[in-house]
Amino acid sequence: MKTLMLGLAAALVAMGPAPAVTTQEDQVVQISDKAFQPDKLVIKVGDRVTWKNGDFSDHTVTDIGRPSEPGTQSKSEFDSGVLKPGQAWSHEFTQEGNFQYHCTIHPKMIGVVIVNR
Ligand SMILES: [Cu+2]
Repeated sequence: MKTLMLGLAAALVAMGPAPAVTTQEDQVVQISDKAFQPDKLVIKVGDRVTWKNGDFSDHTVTDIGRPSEPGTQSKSEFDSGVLKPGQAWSHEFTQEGNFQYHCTIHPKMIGVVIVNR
């Protein structure tokens, strides 16, 4: 019985509090008051970002591209399409770089995702 308990304890320790199978993290950007919050997000390659439209109007999350500079990665374009209030959209960033985006309906809504290695 005692060995069984010890074995169980060891198994629990081995599992840890949060079994992290992957290092991928989910990041969330809230959309409210016609703004991306936060409007600047720093993540790592492989992270997924979810935009949640908690506003009363439609919005999009649309890459506005980057000027191509020597040595930088090629563009990775993304576009959520129209997100209605309550809708969410996710994108996984597989390349490092600075990805500026805006809302095509409200072009003054601007955000950036900075992807580091
Ligand atoms: Cu908008």
